[in-house]
Amino acid sequence: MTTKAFNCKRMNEVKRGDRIIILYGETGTGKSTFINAVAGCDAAKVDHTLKGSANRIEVFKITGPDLKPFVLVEAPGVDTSNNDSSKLGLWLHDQKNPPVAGVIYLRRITDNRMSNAQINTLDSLSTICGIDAASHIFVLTTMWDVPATARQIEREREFKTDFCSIKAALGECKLLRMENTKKQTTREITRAARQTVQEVLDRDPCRLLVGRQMRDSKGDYRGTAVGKVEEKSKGFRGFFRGLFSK
Ligand SMILES: Nc1nc2c(ncn2[C@@H]2O[C@H](COP(=O)(O)OP(=O)(O)OP(=O)(O)O)[C@@H](O)[C@H]2O)c(=O)[nH]1
Ligand SMILES: [Mg+2]
Repeated sequence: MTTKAFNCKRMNEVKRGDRIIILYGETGTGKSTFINAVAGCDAAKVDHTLKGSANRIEVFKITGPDLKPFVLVEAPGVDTSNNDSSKLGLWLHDQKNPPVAGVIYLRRITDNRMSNAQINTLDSLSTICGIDAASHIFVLTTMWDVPATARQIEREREFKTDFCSIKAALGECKLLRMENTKKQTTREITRAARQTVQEVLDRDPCRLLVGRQMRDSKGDYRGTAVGKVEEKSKGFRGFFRGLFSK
């Protein structure tokens, strides 16, 4: 892929045959930033506030001079205290469960612990995809620019061995980096982001388990495996939840 600015159009729905990549991860992990790096322009709203961006699905169709169009879908940022992927489940159902090329799970390499909330997010992700789509999960670590240290590299290795391998459905996931160190130019960052996208698009598309289960439960997210997993992990909602709720 070239580094020329792609045409990036926000839309509500996808069409049959669209090549789809879903971006999934906790709020603030850099999903919108990644979309803009791929597009080569400020298409998605990068949120610098503590509250984070709106709790809805954002869909971007990207076209360029010498590539087949593809669609990046930003799932609402998973909120660490309220693990809930229902909007993604409902969107897939509304779109008639289209095949997707891959799901990119974003994780900040600067996070120095694997919290219970993050483990719950991984549980949700693996249950959303199901075993059949496990090989379509990519883990993309972000924030390598602040600053990339030997510890971060060790943490990346640890995540791969300890967390990817113990999750049956994540066993085959591929670990990628959002290459945006301070030494890189914007063009280089864009080129790296597009290589990541290309790697995902190289897979034959497949359908996610949650989409099939949404159809079986007639659109009721609570009837899906991930809906049940998340219901069990709902946490305490106290003073600070009220303070930061969107
Ligand atoms: N230094 C640095 N900051 C980053 C990076 N990626 C994202 N950020 C910052 O992190 C904040 C959140 O980034 P977003 O791209 O809005 O994160 P998001 O995952 O889309 O967040 P939600 O939409 O709330 O789920 C912004 O202030 C970004 O500038 C990165 O790789 N390095
Ligand atoms: Mg965002």
